[in-house]
Amino acid sequence: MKITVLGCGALGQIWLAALEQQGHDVQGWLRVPQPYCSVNVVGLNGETANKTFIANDPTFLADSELLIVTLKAWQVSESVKNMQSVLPAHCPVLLLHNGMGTLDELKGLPQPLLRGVTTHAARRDGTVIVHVASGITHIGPVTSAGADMSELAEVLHRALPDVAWHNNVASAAWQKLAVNCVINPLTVFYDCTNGELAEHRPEIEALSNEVAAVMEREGQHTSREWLIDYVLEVIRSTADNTSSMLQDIRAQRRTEIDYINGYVIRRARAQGITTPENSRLYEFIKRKEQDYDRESI
Ligand code: KPL
Repeated sequence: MKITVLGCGALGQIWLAALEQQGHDVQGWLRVPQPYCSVNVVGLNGETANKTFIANDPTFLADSELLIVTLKAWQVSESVKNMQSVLPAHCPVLLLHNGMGTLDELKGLPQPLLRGVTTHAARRDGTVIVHVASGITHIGPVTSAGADMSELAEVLHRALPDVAWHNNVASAAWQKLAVNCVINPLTVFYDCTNGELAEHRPEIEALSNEVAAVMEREGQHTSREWLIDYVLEVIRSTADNTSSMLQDIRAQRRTEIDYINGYVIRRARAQGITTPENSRLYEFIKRKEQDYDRESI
């Protein structure tokens, strides 16, 4: 298949390397246009993929059969909208990012839209991307045009297993959102690894309870007890991780808070309920982001 990968960060590079190895014709796409993008990945088995791919080629884009979007949530809609007139109308667009809210921003996109959530973990080590943990990527349709594209899961599974197709991918997306609402801002608040959060049970419970209440009103099947257990399980299984939000804060990058706790707060407001613990941490992260500007003056 001819595949364009938008975003050449850790996840983008892992997908580019895996798809090429499977014989696909791939290009990278960078927000600041470049003719080439470098991929330098240490895989799970310790093998290195050190390659240069073509990038930002509009002719390739016009022939693409799949666009995989691996950007941060806040970069997604503007970048995808900039490409939509060149991308074929039948080319599926698969969004792989933390958080929610981009689907509203992309309403009306002519291409079939799919979304995915992944538990693969990668970290940047200087110029090298280390694929630290294997995981599952759950994908499924957002628009009716994407409903009969389950064969894509097969194609992607052969390149970077596991990939599972879900007709109702919203459920997996809400569960990942809930995990991110708890773990990401708390790891910034305590400046700690995911595993160290296990000592902060009251905040974990308060955040989980609020998100579960929002999920229930959104028609998502969950319970407060189940969600707390699920979050604790992810804290255990990713104990050594530095969350993506803490990595962003340490590198003074914009975080995905508006699409994580910010999204839950907006949904709660629309439902007429309050989420004080989510709001407290949302404000805390926003203040941290504003401090970057002050620190660089
Ligand atoms: O998705 C994650 C993130 O860091 O963004 C978790 C699941 C919290 C793993 O670190």
